[in-house]
Amino acid sequence: MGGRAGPTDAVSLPRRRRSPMIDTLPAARPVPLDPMAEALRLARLADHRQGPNPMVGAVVVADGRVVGAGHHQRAGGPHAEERALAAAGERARGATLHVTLEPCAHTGRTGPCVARILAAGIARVEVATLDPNPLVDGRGVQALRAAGVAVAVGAHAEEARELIRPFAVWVTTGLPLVTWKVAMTLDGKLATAAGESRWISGPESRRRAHRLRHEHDAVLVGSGTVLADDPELTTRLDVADPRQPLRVVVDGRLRTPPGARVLRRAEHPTLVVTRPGAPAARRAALEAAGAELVEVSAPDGRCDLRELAGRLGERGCTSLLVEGGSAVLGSCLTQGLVDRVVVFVAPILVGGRDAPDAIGGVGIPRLADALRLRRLRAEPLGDDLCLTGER
Ligand code: AOF
Ligand code: ZN
Repeated sequence: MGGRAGPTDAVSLPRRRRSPMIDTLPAARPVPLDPMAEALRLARLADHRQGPNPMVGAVVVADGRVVGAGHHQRAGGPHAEERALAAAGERARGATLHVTLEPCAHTGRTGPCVARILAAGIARVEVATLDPNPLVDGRGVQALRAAGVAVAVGAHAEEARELIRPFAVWVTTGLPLVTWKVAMTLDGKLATAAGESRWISGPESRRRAHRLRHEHDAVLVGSGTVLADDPELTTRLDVADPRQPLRVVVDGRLRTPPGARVLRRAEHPTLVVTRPGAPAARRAALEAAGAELVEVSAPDGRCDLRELAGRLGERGCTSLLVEGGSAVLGSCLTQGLVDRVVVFVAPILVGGRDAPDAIGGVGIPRLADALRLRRLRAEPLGDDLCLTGER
């Protein structure tokens, strides 16, 4: 177009550019044409470190310019709106607030955002999606409207809902969102008949698998996997300070050796989940090795994984990554514990009656009862395919 810069052409934040309340607004960037997309980008900067709270971003726009922006960084810390409004200061008066989640109207660890929005004199609020927290759930929007603020809900709703999915499941059910991660051969095997499993998937898939650990609050395997692979279950990523999920081993008979790698390098103690009547001496040995023993009921001899999920939810875990092996995946399947599936399929065939299948257990006898996934997607990842689907 050329010519003079119009009022909507530049972000101008002369006085507050260096304010720590502004998260990452570059100085001379054009105003985002889509403030909610910018708010979503900011929300993602939390990078899963704000749990159990949701990722939330907010942008304040006045006279076509971004005058404040922020995201929620840590549970217990200021909400996205508070940061954005603080950055905007007086310029928030009469401005529009774009926020990826409905502002809260309740007092949790921090005060209600609705009160802050009203005090700042915001005239209009754009909300991407409502807060599924039963303490909020529409009350924030209602309170704003009752106070005379114009509110519109729904811009980028699908993206915003996807962003808060673990939080939404956890806050409404008390359970974490459960994702399975499986790396298998093209013929659906987790290992060869001789037990070799390193490595089936390629380096790109393995990097993605570490990214998945970073994104989850807890990661779970069965004791069979511990015995076969001796995994560390830590996140190895080339980002600064990757998140280390809580490590959980399901081990009804307490077969985990006290020297297992999964018990080392503890940021938090590894949970070893067992059933009533597990051998006391093994319990003591695992506790001495630093494990935290958790007992759940086992009506049919197998640990009740739903009960375990409830316990993890109580500890604030909003997302659980189940990494196998086939027995644990089989139990999750029959106990209805799967929300998302990520399958890395390697272009190799090994065959073998005795080679473990991806999912074991008794399985689902009737096709009509099979778990049918939605939104199945395939993405090439190096030589592998990464398949994702949702319940
Ligand atoms: C917002 N903006 O940025 C976030 C919200 O304990 P608190 O005070 O941090 O409150 C946590 C609850 O607030 C959380 O469960 C969710 O309902 C909401 N999160 N709300 O207005 C934010 N992170
Ligand atoms: Zn709030």
